[in-house]
Amino acid sequence: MNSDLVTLARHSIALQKENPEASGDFTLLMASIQLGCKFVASNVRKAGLANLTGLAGCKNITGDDQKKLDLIADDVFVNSLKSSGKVSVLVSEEREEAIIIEGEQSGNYAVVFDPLDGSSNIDCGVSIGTIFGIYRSDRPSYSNKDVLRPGREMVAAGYALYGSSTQLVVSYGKGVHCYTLDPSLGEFILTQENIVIPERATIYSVNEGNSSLWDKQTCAFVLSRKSPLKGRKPYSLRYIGSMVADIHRTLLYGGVFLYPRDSKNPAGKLRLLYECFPMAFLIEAAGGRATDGKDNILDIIPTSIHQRSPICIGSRLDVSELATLYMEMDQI
Ligand code: P6P
Repeated sequence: MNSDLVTLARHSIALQKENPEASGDFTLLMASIQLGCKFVASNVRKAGLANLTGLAGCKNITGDDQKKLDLIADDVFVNSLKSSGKVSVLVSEEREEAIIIEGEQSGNYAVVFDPLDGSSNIDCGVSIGTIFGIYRSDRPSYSNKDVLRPGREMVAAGYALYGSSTQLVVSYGKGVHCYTLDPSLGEFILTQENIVIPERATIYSVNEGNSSLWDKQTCAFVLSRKSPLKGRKPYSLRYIGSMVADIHRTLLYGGVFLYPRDSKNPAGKLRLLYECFPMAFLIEAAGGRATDGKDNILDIIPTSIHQRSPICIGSRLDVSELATLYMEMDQI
């Protein structure tokens, strides 16, 4: 029986010990994110019973049908983050405009998040998740400028995976750590510290249904995974269609996840600020790599809060081979 329970708060405070400026604000901010994750976890578990599955009858700004849990999750995270008193700007996938918090209730952090990613999978019980990224703003401008910054400027990022258990995977800049929710305690307990992604693995993860729409580089890269050069094993395809679940498997087992640009989505489908940046922040902290084909994802400077980006992310050697292909084939 483990009697030395390392909670997320205890672990993140211990990691900040080397930081003389640590004021406890970040720990309080993380507590508000944890509250949102616990609430969503509880509702995802009983979605079928509490008539929470199914459409909410409205669409979000990107035209996706909003599910009831989407709306609930978004409200819970917004209220929890606002009441933390540590946030000046909030960006949610479910809201067209950023939420600006000034005055007494404001703080020095800006949080971007997708409250319930993969929600189209709610009705069939596939794992879904929450994704978040955190910027620090010592002199907030109380505008989108506080978040239209390269992902590399984030101070922390993570995701919650609502699966057989609820896991919160976080990086505070160095190392990637996994905390598992103990529902009987209502606490996230450290279960894996300093996760490192394998530098290569024979798994590729992409929606092959779009292959007729891909550019030549993506076609060549995916072909090189399925019919590799002599002496290398063909890769296996694993695609869940829920980014958090696909990235979690990639982090633990290695391999490469792609959502490339195509003729249907010329800028890619996934959102740069609150999907690609947080995942790239985590995977790079675990020793992996993330690119849009040309640039490292974390070096891109966003121009709008809901902009999309192509992404190839995962094991360093696999992702570097895609980047090389883009470089070589662009010169043809
Ligand atoms: P497709 C879920 O809707 C999502 O936003 C991500 O979680 C997932 O990776 C992607 O879209 C799946 O998209 O076009 O393959 O269904």
